[in-house]
Amino acid sequence: MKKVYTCFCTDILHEGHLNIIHEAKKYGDVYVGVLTDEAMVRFDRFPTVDFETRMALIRGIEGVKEVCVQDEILYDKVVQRLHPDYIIHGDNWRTGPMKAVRDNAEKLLAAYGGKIIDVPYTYSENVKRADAQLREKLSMPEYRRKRLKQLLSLRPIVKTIEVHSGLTGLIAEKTVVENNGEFDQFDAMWVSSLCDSTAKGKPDIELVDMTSRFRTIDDVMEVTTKPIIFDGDTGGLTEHFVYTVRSLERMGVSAVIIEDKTGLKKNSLFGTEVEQTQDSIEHFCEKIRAGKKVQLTDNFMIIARIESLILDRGMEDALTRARAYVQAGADGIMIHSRKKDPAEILAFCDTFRKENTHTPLVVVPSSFNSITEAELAAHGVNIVIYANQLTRSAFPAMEQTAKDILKYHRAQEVDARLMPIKQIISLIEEL
Ligand code: SPV
Ligand code: MG
Repeated sequence: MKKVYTCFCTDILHEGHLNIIHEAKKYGDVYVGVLTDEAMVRFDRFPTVDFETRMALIRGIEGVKEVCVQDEILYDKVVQRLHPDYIIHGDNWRTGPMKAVRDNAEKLLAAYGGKIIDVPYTYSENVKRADAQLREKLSMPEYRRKRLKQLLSLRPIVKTIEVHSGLTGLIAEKTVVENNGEFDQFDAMWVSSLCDSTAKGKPDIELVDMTSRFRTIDDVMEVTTKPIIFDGDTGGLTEHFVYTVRSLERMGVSAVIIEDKTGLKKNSLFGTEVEQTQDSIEHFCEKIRAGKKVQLTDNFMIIARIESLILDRGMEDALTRARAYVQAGADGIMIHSRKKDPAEILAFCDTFRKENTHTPLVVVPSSFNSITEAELAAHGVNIVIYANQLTRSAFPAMEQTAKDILKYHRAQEVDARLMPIKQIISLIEEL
């Protein structure tokens, strides 16, 4: 019998999958691959049920000879192990980012005379509804909240991008790039105090109040499913912070990061150029403890941000604080620096990791931006936050357009660099 292979990246079975199996049986024995969690996450389909359940789902299909584990989007390993005569797939992989995967599979098969079979993709109402329901499920608070902790165990480094509106949320949610068959996308979103304030034309001094910050979270949540890390500034008064924790947790936010400053907070990138006061270790630990005490699930994280390097208090102070904050119950440590050279950040991470192997480390490489994600991961960093790049790219583009319209007294000159109207009106999906 010939071997026919297909791979499913799904939590549920619908008529489209069953149709592929039905077609596959016509060509020989059917082998079905199930993508691992790691591969699925990378590919843009965060699992809502665990791997074992997905394997069992496929085992339950009549006429499947073997269920296999596929741990990469590309088919290299499968082809090497199984030598299928055919790989069968919905024809939707002939275009878009999946085309690279198809091309790769075609090349692998061609080496020994194997063939691809493209089955017309099932575009039925049922399939559409099933897909939409899966995505909707991921946006629910109980799924979204725990997703950051899940990602911390699935990803070498959790890639996080700043969002401050529904539109930036959509960019974080939907941007996927394909590079030589590898897929990349952001894992999580950062609701930055700097960019949330900037979008409102306000300074980053805890002036934009929590009600407004929560409104931003809500706008983002309405159109996304990815987990949210909230920039909680100083956390405010401890008596207020406990309420913030409760609200964020209830909304489905995964983590809040609070920084060890007190009084009028200014943005860290000002460093010592402005008056900023670091909180005492005792007082900040009290705030962390109070927050941890009121949270209701195990999934919410309170991450302590250390400003010692920003305020030139030295490495020893930063490390002492990290130890104390972890002791007080912090679920992670964010270490910040405004130096161009990542040396002090890496020195902190190396020393911290030697004595603490498990507490997640977070960094925000806005100034030390030459460092790559792989280098950070090699020094024990678990979450990287690109904290302001979307805002900083949009502002000059908008300003230039405004200037040019004023200059030419019409909009024709700017049109070539704008998103076509057709595209912008179809950017937002309608229910
Ligand atoms: C923010 O994005 O608001 C931050 C990071 O707090 S930084 O601006 O670098 O302080
Ligand atoms: Mg901030």
